[in-house]
Amino acid sequence: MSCRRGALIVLEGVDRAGKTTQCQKLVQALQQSGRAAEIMRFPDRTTKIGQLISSYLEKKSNLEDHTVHLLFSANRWEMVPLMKQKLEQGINLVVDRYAFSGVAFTSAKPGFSLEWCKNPDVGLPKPDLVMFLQLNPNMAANRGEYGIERYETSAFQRTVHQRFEELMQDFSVNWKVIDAARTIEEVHKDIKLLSEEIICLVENRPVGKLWS
Ligand code: Z5A
Repeated sequence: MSCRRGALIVLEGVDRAGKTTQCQKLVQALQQSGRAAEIMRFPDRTTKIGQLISSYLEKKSNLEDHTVHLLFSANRWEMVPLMKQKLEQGINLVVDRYAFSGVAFTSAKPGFSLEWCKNPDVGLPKPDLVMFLQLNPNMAANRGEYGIERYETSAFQRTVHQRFEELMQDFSVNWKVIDAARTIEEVHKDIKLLSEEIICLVENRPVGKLWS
């Protein structure tokens, strides 16, 4: 018996845009409406590679910039068999950050081109929908101070935002920009609607390959 596949839905956005909050609400809402849905997040800090990344982000260790970029990518690739299995089983995957964060963060460092940064992630399962939670820096500041992890400075985050803007010029990816400055419920309503539409649209289509 053939099973309708699940959709691969990604949430991206600047720091404190509400990605985690919205991923959780979306999974809950989909489950309540009778659909199979699970959350995934990158980096996945539970694996051996994820632990190296976590230690780097917490500034407990230093890693050369190319090396850490490849580790973030490897952390996605190690999850690909599981992702494919779940999608084939009809489970909708809601993913908190993906390859776009990988490219935006590394290419915000001096000497890294967008193209070089994209390469290791070419061929990953292609998201059916990428929702970018848009929030200006002043609004983000109202949601609390930056944390103590690496990358959590306003200057770096501004450059990351510019890189995301460049990535969103690529129309081969199904980007939707969401105004994240509204209440949690208002943002959720839009995200839920777009997700339900895409789930129905792709259920009989094969999963694509990112950037290839
Ligand atoms: N990184 C990388 O370099 N390369 C890669 O390949 C990948 C990632 C995948 C991982 O951080 C770091 O790794 C990240 C990118 C880099 N570095 N930075 N910066 P993480 O994933 O562990 O944590 P995070 O992604 O930085 O979380 P976040 O961006 O800080 O938060 P968020 O998920 O967008 O927001 P939230 O936790 O849902 O909400 C933040 C607060 O705002 C919280 O108090 C909420 O209650 C509140 N909130 C949320 N929505 C609203 C609304 N609508 N109104 C008011 N308040 C709200």
